[in-house]
Amino acid sequence: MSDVGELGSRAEQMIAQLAAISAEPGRLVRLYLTPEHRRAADLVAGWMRAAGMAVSEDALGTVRGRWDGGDAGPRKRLLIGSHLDTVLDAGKYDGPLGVVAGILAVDHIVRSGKALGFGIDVLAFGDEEGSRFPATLATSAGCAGAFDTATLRLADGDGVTLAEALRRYGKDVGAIPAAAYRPEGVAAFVEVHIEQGPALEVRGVPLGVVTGIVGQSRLRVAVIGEAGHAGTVAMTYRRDALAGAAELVLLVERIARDSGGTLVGTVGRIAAQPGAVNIIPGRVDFTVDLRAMDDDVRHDAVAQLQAQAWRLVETRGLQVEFETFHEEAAVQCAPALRDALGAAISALGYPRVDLRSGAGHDAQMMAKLCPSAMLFVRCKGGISHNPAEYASPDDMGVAVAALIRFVENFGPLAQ
Ligand code: HGY
Ligand code: MN
Ligand code: MN
Repeated sequence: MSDVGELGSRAEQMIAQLAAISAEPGRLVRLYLTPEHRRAADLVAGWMRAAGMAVSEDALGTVRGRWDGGDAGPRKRLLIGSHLDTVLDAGKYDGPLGVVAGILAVDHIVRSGKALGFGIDVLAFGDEEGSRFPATLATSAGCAGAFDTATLRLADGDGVTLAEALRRYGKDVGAIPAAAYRPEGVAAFVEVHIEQGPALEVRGVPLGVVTGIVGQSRLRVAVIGEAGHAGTVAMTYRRDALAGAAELVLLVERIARDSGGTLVGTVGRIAAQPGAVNIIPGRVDFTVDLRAMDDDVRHDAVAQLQAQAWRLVETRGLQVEFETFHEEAAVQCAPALRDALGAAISALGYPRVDLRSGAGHDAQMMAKLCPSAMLFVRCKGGISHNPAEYASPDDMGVAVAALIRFVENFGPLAQ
């Protein structure tokens, strides 16, 4: 068994090499189908080959490392993976840890010479965050056979559509359907990921078993008023879109705060037009991100937000428009996989801690294809989507060791 220390330091080195691949010198930005994605994909492909895997890349840019289990024969495949893309000004571990863990686990198993009776694919997805195009999980959707072709028409901030970006990346959109795994050929999907929250650190344990992943609604909201002179329009005559939007931002917060901890709501981006110091804003656009483990709670919150917003803006003579541009249902992780991950954690001498995921993950999409599960890794202060994000080499080593044990004992679940 590769020792935890060695696994952890290898993981740290690989994470650092990936973190050096960024579109910007001062912060980590690696967006889907960009030259940085290409460089990261090539680096990962080299690691996969060195670990004894055959490497391919599908029509949506997912890098796939394939190992056939050490002996011949058509068998089910265990899929292990996570994403290479990042948010803006990202941490190093969100995504890459799951790709690196899968590669290190296969590398160990190939070197052990064990025949497992099932194959393993390590998947490096290209677009989980949705940082470039207004859709997330597009590449795992391709693997899961759930890709929505309307996504191809979505454009990035420069007006480049996904279809065009794929063409420039050398892909053939006609081959996207062939990227889908056949459900009967896949036993499970497992993702190793930093927790992105404080629970494991508070509990003093390095690993956690994810019970389920929250459902998400992402909305664009436009508040429309009337631009005017900041000095000459009396307060009573104003239709100030930004003042109205400010009330709606607080409404999002209030709906979430009043949910008794069952819902979180975030306004992550807001822009006022025309955006000059001496002009009353005529239009404001902002985003809303609502999440809950219970899809009814989330849907009710969207309805409540819209109903209350219309009443609020009416008193100000404003209009408001809502557009839901991303919806993902909550998923429960497969109990048998959770127990197998728990057994692997216990075998390493750590207590089993179960927790839910407030973040979305590719595992949420892969659950449409096959039983899916996640292994969470403690991260310092629960900080993520922030360059201060940190997972220790020891915790990463324990995570890879747990994944190796999970894989070595996965045989009965692969039938
Ligand atoms: O937003 C999320 O939960 C994930 O990091 N994309
Ligand atoms: Mn993320
Ligand atoms: Mn992630």
